[in-house]
Amino acid sequence: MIIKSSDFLKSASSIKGLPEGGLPEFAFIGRSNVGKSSLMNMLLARKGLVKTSKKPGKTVLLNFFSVNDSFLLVDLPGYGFASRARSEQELWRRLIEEYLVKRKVLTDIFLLIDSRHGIMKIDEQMMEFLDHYRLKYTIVYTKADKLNKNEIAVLRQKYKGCFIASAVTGAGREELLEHIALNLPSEGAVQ
Ligand SMILES: Nc1nc2c(ncn2[C@@H]2O[C@H](COP(=O)(O)OP(=O)(O)O)[C@@H](O)[C@H]2O)c(=O)[nH]1
Ligand SMILES: [Mg+2]
Repeated sequence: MIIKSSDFLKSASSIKGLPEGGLPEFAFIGRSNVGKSSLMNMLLARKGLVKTSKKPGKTVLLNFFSVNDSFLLVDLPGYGFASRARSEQELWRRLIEEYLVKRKVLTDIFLLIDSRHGIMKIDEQMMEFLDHYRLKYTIVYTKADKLNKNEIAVLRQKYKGCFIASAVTGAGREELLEHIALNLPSEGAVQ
């Protein structure tokens, strides 16, 4: 798939604020600092479109980016930041869970895992949640540039159909874009 256009569409802090256009959505979720924003920018070949930072955002926002006028990428706030206030964690949980469970146009969920750390307890909890609601998700290992060939081969064996990506080298970009294209409803498909 060729990215012809990508734009920030809107942020939502509640379910009421979600976009209404009906376009299929692909959500990105993972621990804070897993490389979510960097991966999205790499896929879109837009360096600063999705904001990257080392600190967790103060507000819990879902950020929507429209691509090729045919689908949306959704940057979900990261999980696993112990420094986050309890009330904020609760807000995160309710908003994200409601979005994931109820959003009709949600087509796939990319669950990002830092290649260096592997799947951690908090990632397992997210997988259990997704499995419980029978939500389809796709594992993407990030920061693959930090691993050697053998370590990458080991990861590949762990999850069938997982992707291994690096925002630094661009590894995994073609495969991930192809995966998105294959999952688009046919009327929205781009050549
Ligand atoms: N080496 C390497 N570092 C990365 C990669 N992706 C992100 N990072 C770094 O990891 C940190 C967190 O990245 P960010 O995209 O903001 O993560 P987010 O919190 O999940 O959105 C930043 O310092 C990035 O420069 C990658 O593919 N390789
Ligand atoms: Mg981010």
